Amino acid sequence: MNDFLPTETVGSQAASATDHLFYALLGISVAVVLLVSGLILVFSIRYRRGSKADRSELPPILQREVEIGWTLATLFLFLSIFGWAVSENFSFGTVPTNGLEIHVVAKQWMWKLQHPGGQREINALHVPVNKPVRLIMNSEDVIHSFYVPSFRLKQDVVPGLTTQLVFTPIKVGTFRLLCAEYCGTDHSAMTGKIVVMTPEDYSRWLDTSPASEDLVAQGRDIFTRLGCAGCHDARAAVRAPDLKGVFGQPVPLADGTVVQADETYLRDSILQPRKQIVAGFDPVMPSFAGRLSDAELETVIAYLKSLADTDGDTR
Ligand code: HEC
Ligand SMILES: [Cu+2]
Repeated sequence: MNDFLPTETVGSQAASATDHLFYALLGISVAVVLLVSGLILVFSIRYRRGSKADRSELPPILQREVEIGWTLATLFLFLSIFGWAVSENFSFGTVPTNGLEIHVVAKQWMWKLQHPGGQREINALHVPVNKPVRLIMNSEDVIHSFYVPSFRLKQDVVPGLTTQLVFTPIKVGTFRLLCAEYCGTDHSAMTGKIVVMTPEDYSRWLDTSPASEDLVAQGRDIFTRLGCAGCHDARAAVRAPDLKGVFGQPVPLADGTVVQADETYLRDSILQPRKQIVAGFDPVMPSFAGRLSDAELETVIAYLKSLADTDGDTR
């Protein structure tokens, strides 16, 4: 039945949920079309010119009841569809705790992906089946959109913003990946594939893929090379916040507000430190915009996140 939709197969959990919604909407629309066209047909025969049908009006009170009745019925119907769609949408965004985190950098005109162990891929993503995957996505230039029709999932990838996409592949196979946002001359060639493998094949694939250093180690190198440690080290002369455990914690800012230290916050702190100043500190941190590529920035963020992981206590 799913061949009806313009894609190969249902490849993720989100896909079947989306399809149920789609078929329910289709069913309701077909029912309404049949009802309305059936009534038109019946009435045009019954009340054709010259027929002896009863043409007197309903009493006003009954007219009103009919009107209120169909208004409430359709209102209820549409609100329930809305509620259903919203709840599906929220459940797609739920971040799994045991998920596989993949960093995605989009640029004109390719997808660059990196696994937690440092394996890099271009225009292809290998993942194990039945394990939640979380894509952490950034763009190096313009807006792109990560689109996997078989998963019924699409998410814009925006320069200067970290977006994410969560999915659980449920079927072994190869699925098309497309860019769904017009991004320049070779936009149509910005395609790739998602290869969903059995867990055994996936670990074999990981072993045979040339792994550079893992993300965290690369990030630590860059952190040292760019002199971040010179301020952020506990022994440094400059007073700067200790970055241990910062990820995922609420950070009080100088303007009195409190933000959650997520990936976007860390990214902004490095590229635009003046935007959000941590309460109690001087705004002396220089901007690193243009001094590290998006891929390098991702590794630094992975490093900062690992500091939160290893040492669970708050600051
Ligand atoms: C000149 C000293 C200095 C250098 C170099 C420096 N920082 Fe900072 N950094 C600060 C200060 C001071 C703050 C707090 C004030 C603010 O928010 O701008 C800060 C804040 C931050 C925050 C927000 C911390 C929090 O607790 O919310 C992050 C993340 C951060 N820096 C990362 C980095 C990284 C990564 C580098 C290297 C690429 C770096 N910093 C280089 C001084 C520095
Ligand atoms: Cu694109």
